[in-house]
Amino acid sequence: MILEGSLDARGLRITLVVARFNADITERLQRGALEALKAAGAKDEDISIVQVPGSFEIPLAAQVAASTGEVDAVVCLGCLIKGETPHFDYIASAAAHGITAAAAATGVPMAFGILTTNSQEQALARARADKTNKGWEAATAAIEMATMLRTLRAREGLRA
Ligand code: RBF
Repeated sequence: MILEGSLDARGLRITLVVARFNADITERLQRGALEALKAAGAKDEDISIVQVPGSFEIPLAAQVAASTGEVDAVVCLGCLIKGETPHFDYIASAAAHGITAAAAATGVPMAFGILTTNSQEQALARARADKTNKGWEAATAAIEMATMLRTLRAREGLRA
């Protein structure tokens, strides 16, 4: 038997956690994510946007948002552009591990929409106004996971 989610976001409550660092890019990711959610039938009143200073802050905000029990999925959006600093690797690693841990701790799916690129140009190429936008992709993954988990949990509930 194959169990999978759908791309129907009707009735889903979704929180976007968006880093302000590199805002010119993250605003585009946010726009892409919102368009994907609307196209999939999510209602405005079911979508929340939480802003944080940088990608490093995303995991905690995602975990607290998910802990309310009133969120079906979280979409994490940020942009790290590699510079002369090792911070790039530290922050990217902390964000990835932190989001993984937050999803595991809460049971709420969290989509990873944090760009890690060598240049601004590469970041812009991943934040275009079409379906290749990584915010759009992350929102779509969040919808698929939320709907899949709903089915999986209902099935497990029947077994228990
Ligand atoms: N946050 C990002 O989201 N993207 C970045 O490219 C980024 N670069 C940073 C580089 C340095 C040297 C530092 C100290 C912080 C950077 N941050 C970046 C911010 C970080 O995610 C966080 O907001 C701050 O470190 C405050 O905790």
